[in-house]
Amino acid sequence: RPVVSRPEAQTIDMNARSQTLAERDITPSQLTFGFLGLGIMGSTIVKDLLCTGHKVVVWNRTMSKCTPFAEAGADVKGTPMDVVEASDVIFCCVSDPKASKDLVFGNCGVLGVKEMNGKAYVEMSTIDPETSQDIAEGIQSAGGRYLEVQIHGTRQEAEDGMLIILAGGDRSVFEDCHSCFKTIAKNTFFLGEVGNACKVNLILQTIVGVSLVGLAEALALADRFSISLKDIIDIFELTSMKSQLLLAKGKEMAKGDFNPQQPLSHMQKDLRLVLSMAENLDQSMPVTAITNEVFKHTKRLGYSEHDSSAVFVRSRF
Ligand code: NA7
Repeated sequence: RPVVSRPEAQTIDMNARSQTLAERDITPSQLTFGFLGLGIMGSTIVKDLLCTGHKVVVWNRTMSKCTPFAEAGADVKGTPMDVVEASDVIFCCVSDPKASKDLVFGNCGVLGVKEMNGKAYVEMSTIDPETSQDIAEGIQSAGGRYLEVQIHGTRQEAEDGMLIILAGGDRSVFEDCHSCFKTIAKNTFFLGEVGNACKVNLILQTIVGVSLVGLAEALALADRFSISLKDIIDIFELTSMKSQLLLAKGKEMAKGDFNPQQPLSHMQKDLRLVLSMAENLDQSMPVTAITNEVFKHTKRLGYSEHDSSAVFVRSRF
């Protein structure tokens, strides 16, 4: 099993904004933005926000990940509650629904402040509509405003400011975040009430998950025939099936490069959430169910922390 490393920022070069960001005319909001969760996506987004002149306050469970952000000008706090006290708008981008709820309802969590006084809370983690609704109710009953924001895209797309943002909930929060969204996204959609953005995002993730397993199985078959995977990908690139994502993932599979852009455990979590949504509707999704099993098995083989393209490893058995 190849050892993978997380692309953690050691230092943040404030002059090293991507070409896209440098060309974008961004006037940063004067509000203070809190950020909970400096994982792959969170750290990339915070870097973008700092590079475009936003005032940012950060917290991460593993505090050492905050150091490069402190050096780049972010204010670091010791608990999520402290971040809420110091910010006007608080973003959260953590692993899964349980982590999201822990941060809001847990000890020294967001609701530790008791009264949010109109502050805005933006949930960015990929979660299910029910969890988002529970968080919305918690925030609103403490006098806060809530927006669910689902981000679609890879770490590289986040770095380049090329994410797609799907939002649902309080429109005034959506407006408050305008300069942040302009920094990190190429397209931003307001989809109405809380839950809608989660549904749309999970539907998109279904397409991603099923496509990756199809790609992995096809490449594994080529491998059994000893056909060069590079040749297959070169031909694939000329077909109408090509997509940026599948090409990138195909290249990673061919090289055996599974450094996480999107950890496999998150892909499997998304499929689990999709199936649970479908279950509530009695909607049959047999292909997604098998796709979920394939990702679950790959996790059991020890590839949780690797990129979702590591699903190829299982297909080769
Ligand atoms: P990562 O890189 O796996 O990062 C996960 C982040 O979530 C990281 O900051 C973790 O802190 C944090 N985390 C995980 N569990 C907890 C709990 N229980 N409490 C507090 N913080 C926690 O994920 P990505 O950045 O790629 O993705 C984030 C989301 O966007 C996810 O929902 C994806 O599906 C989409 P740590 O550094 O481990 O202390």
